Amino acid sequence: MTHTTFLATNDVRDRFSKAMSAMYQAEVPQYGTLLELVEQVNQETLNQQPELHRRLEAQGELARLSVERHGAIRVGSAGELSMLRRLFAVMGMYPVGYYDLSEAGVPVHSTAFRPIEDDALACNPFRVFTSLLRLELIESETLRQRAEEILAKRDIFTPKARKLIERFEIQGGLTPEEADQFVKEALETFRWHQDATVDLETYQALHDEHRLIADVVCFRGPHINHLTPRTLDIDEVQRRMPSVGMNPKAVIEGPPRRKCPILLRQTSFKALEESIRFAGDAQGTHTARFGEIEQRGMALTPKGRALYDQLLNEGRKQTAGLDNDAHQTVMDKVFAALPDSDDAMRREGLAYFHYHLTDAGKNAASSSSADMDALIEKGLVEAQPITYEDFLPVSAAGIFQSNLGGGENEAYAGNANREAFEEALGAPVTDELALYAEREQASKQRVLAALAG
Ligand code: OOG
Ligand code: NI
Repeated sequence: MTHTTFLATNDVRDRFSKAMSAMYQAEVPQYGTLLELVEQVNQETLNQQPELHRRLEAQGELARLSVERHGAIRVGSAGELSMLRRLFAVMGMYPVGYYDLSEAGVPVHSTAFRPIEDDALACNPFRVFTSLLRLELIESETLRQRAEEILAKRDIFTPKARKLIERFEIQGGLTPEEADQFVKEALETFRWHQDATVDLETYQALHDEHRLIADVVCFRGPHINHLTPRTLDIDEVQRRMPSVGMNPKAVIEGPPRRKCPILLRQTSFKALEESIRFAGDAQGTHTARFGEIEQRGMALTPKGRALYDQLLNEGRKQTAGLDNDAHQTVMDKVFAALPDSDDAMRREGLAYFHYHLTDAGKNAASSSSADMDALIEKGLVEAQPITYEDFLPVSAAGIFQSNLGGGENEAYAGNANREAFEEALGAPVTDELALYAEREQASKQRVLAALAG
C-alpha cells in the first residue's frame, strides 16, 4: 500500500502568504518600501530594547515577526464568500469574529480568516480581513439589480483552484506538488486587473452610491487591497513614512502607546489613484489599494475589552479633528484608567495570559497548589500576555474611510446581521474571545498537570 504524504496546512499557508507578498510587491512597489522601513524600525527597536527581544523570543513571536502580515479583500456575493471559506481552509485559515461596518457608514460586514491553534499561529499567523458587500443596503432598486446581475456573471476562482479545493476536501490534504499548484491558482483570485468589466457610466453610477460598491462590483476579482506588516514601534514608522515618500493617514487608530501594548494599533498610507480601462475602451481611474502597518499587543478579556471600548469612546469625543500628536496625548490621558503593567492586567482579569513553567518550576518537586498567583510568586510559573490576533471594528472603519476618501453613509447604520453573514458564509464564525480563553485555560492545565506529576 502506498502512502501519500500531504503538505501540512501550515506550510501551504506559509507558501501562499509569501507568494501573495511577492505579488503585491510587484503590483504596488510602495509596499516593498514599507516592508523595508518596518524591518529597519523593528531591528532598531530590538537592539534598543533587549528585554522586548527576550520576551518575544520566549513567546515564539520573534521568528514569526518577519513573515507576519494581514491582507484585506471585499467580495460581492454569498457564493464568493462561501467558496473563499473553503479556499482558506486548505491553508488552515478559519473565519473568526464578526465585524459590522454598517455602523461606520460602510455597506459591508466582515470576518477574519486566520489560523487558530497555538502552533499554527507561531508558524505563520497570516490573516485576511474579508468583507461581504451588502447590496440589500442600497436604496435604489435598479442599481441593486444591476450590481447583482454584474456579480452573477463573474467567477473569481480559476477552474483549477476549484478542482484543487475539492481534491483537498476529498483527500484530506494536498501533496506538495498539488499545494504549489494550488498556491499559484489561488493567487489569481487576488490579482489586480487594470480593465474593468463594466463601462465607465455603470462604474460612475455605482461609485456615486458608494465607492466601495464600485470597487467590489466592477472588476474581475477581489484584488487584495493591502498587505500589512507588523511593526514593534508604530509611532516611529508613522514618523518616518513621509521621508520614504508616503503620505500617512492623519492618526494612528486604536489605543495609545503604552509600556505594555494592548490589542492593535494601525495606520496606513493613502490609496493610490490607478488608471483603468473600462468596457468600450474609455479610460478612467480608480483608487482602491493602499498600505498599512500594525502593532499588536495583548488580547483583552470581555472585562478588559468593555473598558477599552468605553475609554475609546471617551477619547473619540475629545479628539475630532486633532492631529496625531494631539490625538495621542488625549488618548494617553484617557487610557490612564487602564493599568499599564502585565501583572496588574493579569490580576485584574483584564487580559489573557499564557502560563508556563520556569526552569525552577520544571525542576521543582511536585506541588499540589493550584493557586497561580502563589506559583508565580514562588518563581515556578511565568505568565506571558497572549497576543491579540484579531481586528477592531472602529479601527477598521477608520482604515476603510481613510482610503475611501471619507465616504460615509449614515443610512447604512444599525444593521448588524451576523446570522445573514453566517448564512452567506455557509458556516458559523468562531468567537475570538472564546479562543483566547481556551488557550489560556489549556496552558494553565498543562502547568498544573506537570506540577502535579
Ligand atoms: C479592510 C479595512 C479593515 C483593518 O486592518 O482593520 C482592515 C478594507 O479596507 O477592505 O484591513
Ligand atoms: Ni488592514
